[in-house]
Amino acid sequence: MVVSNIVSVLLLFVLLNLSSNNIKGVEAFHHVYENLQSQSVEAVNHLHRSAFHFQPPRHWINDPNGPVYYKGFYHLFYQYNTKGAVWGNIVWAHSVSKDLVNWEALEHALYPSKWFDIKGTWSGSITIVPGKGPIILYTGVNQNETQIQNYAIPKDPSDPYLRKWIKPDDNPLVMPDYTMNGSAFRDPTTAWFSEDGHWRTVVGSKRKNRGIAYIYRSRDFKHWVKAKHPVHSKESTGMWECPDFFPVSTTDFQNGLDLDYTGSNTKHVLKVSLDLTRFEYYTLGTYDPKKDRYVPNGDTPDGWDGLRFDYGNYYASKTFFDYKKNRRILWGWANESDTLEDDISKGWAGLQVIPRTVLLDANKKQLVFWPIEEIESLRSNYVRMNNKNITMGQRLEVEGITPAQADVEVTFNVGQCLEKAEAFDPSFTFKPFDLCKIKGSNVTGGVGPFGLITLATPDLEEYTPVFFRVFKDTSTYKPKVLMCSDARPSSLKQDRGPLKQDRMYKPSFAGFVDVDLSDGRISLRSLIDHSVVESFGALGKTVITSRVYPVKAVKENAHLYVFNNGTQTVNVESLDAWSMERPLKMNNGAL
Ligand code: DQQ
Repeated sequence: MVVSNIVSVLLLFVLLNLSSNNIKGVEAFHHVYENLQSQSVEAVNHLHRSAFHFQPPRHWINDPNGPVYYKGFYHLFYQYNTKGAVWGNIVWAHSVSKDLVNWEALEHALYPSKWFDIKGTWSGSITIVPGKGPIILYTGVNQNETQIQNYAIPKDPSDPYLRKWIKPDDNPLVMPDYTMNGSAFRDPTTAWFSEDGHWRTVVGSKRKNRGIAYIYRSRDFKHWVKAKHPVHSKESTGMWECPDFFPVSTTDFQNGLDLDYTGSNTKHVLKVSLDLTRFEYYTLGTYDPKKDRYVPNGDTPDGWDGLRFDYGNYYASKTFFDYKKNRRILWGWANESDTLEDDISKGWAGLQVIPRTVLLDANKKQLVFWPIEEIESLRSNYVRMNNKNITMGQRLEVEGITPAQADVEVTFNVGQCLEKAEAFDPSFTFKPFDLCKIKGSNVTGGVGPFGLITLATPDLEEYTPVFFRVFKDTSTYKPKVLMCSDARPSSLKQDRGPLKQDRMYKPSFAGFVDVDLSDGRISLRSLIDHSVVESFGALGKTVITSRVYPVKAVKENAHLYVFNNGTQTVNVESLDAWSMERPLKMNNGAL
């Protein structure tokens, strides 16, 4: 009796905690389906496969690893199941590219083979060490399931393809000490060289439910010592996977910075991937290299409500500095949102979203993201719309392109009607996600909802709307803009059963967009690729990736519209849309 009461109280506590943190569809770590991990793929179903996103020909992929630009090639490594379409049998698969669009698959760089990684070659990064060449830092899992940090070096650093990798016998570099949680210690970042003559790397962890990022330093890249304090930590955020830590310029809003940049015109970004929810968040702050401490600025939340690189299906992201073009590029993984059975029958799961440049916004309060310019080389058929008013309930079709494989950029002007925006009561406790759920694309507002309807059937039996809704903050009188990418109406497909794995995940992803609309304009760009819709609000201030699986709105039966369901007429100042070609090479023939 007493025990059952305690259990009930605990259960209630967990439920309350989950709801107060707005945690939906929670899953911790990758699901392990032992009986399916090595189930070989008979045939690959192409219906929902992407055309221009990074994918291997079959099987499961997750985190991007490494990325680096070296001797004329971009290298992308990624977590890959060599045997099946669910997580398991993970190796570091390896591809190279000259343009970040066409990819050539090489042999796997790392796979479990030594005592220090026999149970796993998990995520990590690459550092180019002068005089030595590229060095991989990665998490190995040993026989006891302890996570440890290892290194690997190329057999021939003069090979621009970096085809062969060696795991020296003096591994591991770092074992968790007795104060640490050995099953929560992973994903070392690219190391940077500091003025005090040390290399430094950050490793993700947790203590009880506190998320932690440890900093380690080394003079020779071999002997690593843990700094006295974690570089940062935060209570109640759970395991911090895939930390990323890098500077951004506060004066140059065009170029990225390498990790060892030391000018005073910087802020640091600390991004962590939250295993509890599979969402990420970042803070902007100040890094003190003498104390090895990072302090977030304090004007944005440090925790569940933190800013995100992407408010949708996006995880385990990682940036690298591109020496060729002086930019910082972000890679991130989008998992499937389909049922487990369909992932398996498709024979593939997961993709990397289009790489994005990362810069500090001119307001210095957040980052902005934009698809790398190279992706525009795939643009073909082009159509344009100019100065079109869209009245309440109107929907205009964008014709002349392939809507299931497209890039569309639209600029709306709502300057004439802002005073008609709905009131946003500052006491609203709604999170964007809930607000979008209540105020979906069909719920009439004042200014908005307006935006794009992607992957749609003409009668809207299926559609994935990406849209804005403008509120008026009743305390500041400023506009408050909500952006949604709503997968709820995306597919007619029925769930296969009551279990989570039998249901499609169709969330109403959303984020606020920090714009004042002083010139009345707000832009939206969507990259649409069969089962992926990546959308960039206000030139990349708010980004949302959705994964959707229509049954009717597929291939040539998919349609694209621009729409307005607000009482106020909205002006489409310009709309530019392109069909997107397939890259010539996308890991053809990969293992
Ligand atoms: N995936 C890797 C881990 C990492 C997690 C294992 C994040 O290293 O923490 O495949 O998705």
